Amino acid sequence: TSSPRFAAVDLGASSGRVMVGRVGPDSLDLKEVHRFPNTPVRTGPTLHWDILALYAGVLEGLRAAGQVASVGIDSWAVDYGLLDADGALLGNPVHYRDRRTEGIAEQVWSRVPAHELYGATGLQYAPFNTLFQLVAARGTPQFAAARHAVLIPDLIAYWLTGELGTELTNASTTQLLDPRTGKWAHEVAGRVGIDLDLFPALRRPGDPAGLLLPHVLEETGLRGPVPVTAVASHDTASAVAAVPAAADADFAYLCTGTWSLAGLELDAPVLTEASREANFTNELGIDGTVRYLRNIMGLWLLQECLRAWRHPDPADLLAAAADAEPLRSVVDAGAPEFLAPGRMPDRIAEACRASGQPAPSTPAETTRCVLDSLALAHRRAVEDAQRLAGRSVDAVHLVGGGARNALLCQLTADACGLPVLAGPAEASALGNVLVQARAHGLLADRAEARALVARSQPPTRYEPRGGSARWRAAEERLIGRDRLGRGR
Ligand code: LRH
Repeated sequence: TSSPRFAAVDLGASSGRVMVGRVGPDSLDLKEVHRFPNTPVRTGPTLHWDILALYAGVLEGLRAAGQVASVGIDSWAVDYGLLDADGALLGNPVHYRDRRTEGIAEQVWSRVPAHELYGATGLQYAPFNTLFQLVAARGTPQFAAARHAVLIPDLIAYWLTGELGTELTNASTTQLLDPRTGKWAHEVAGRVGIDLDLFPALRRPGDPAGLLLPHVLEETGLRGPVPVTAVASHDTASAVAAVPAAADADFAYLCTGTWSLAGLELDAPVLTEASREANFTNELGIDGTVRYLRNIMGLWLLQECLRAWRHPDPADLLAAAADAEPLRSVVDAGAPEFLAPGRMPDRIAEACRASGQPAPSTPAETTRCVLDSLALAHRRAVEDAQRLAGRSVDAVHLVGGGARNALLCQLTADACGLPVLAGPAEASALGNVLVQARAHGLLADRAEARALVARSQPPTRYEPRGGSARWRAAEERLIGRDRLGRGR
């Protein structure tokens, strides 16, 4: 057929994939043409991304994709590579789960108090925010040689096209951008001694980002010219762009995968002190929208348990977890103590004991504890977001890999007391394709893009089964009645 084909490169924390999306007047389909593992590598104390292996996977994927009208790239946020004056990569990009930023936030806050930093950048505290990473890296010989700091998707685009840029939605995760204006936060950067000229010029989703270089065409077997189009290069921004909500719907979204990103799409950031205390972030989406959300550890907790148990069949485990005692014990799935890899089942058991709850002892019990805890964190985030932004929602769209996990979807509906509309699971890649299609004149606006997703990939509906008092009780057990009362 003649519907144009777009290649979406979507790099996730545990795997990368290249998908081909075809967009017709009334159709949207997506096919995975290549998937490759993303395996972080530790050398000495430092956890790195194996960025050349990822780039090799991208090339192989483009070869498998065949002739396309354009290529778009999205990945996880905050991380970057440093380039020297000749454009050569200085070292492997450091993984956001690396510990080098421990204690750095305190140094930064002594120069720019946390509430001022929030007022200027709208970003929640997370130890891995790019700002903290750059401050931690400063003073190293590598940093002294650096002329450019290039975010991960922009780095892949640079290798493909030779052109540098900083895509806006991902720039909004650096803690160096003002979410009110979409411009760099020069004042804050100056006070902490970060040179914003390190970042190449900003570009917006839909902007052209160069053409595949001749040697790239040769390696991938593609016929030039093949443009790269800037998409919402932050994977979460791409996923939100593909939420199949109607234009007038009042919805919350949950982007579930390694992380759960839970929140609302707003027209303007919420920069209040209450919002900062609740650790909500104001990241940017397409069309000047704000992604007002909280980071929750997500299925990372389960992925790390599976790794510790040497990869039992996840389907068996989920079936056993569905039969396990509900809400027996819960942990705070938003807690940074779960950020680093390793020993996850033990750490979960320890957290249960520390809060006076029975420690799960079998894989089924631990899995149930993780899923109950995630659903509870989803409930808290959806409630807090509505209260802090002064909005109310009547449904929760759950997109990303977690949409395939029926137990997680049902528990989230129960915990939130709201219908959950689950899917698409490949929301990031779809959002990537939709922004390219729009840049190529195939879609008028965001509403039309979302309507196309809703028609072509209708979500699965999970109704809440009641029992809201039990979730409320679990929440009190975890956070304490006092703190809970104060926040409300
Ligand atoms: C999810 C994600 C999330 C970020 C995290 C570092 O992949 O992009 O939105 O906070 O990675």
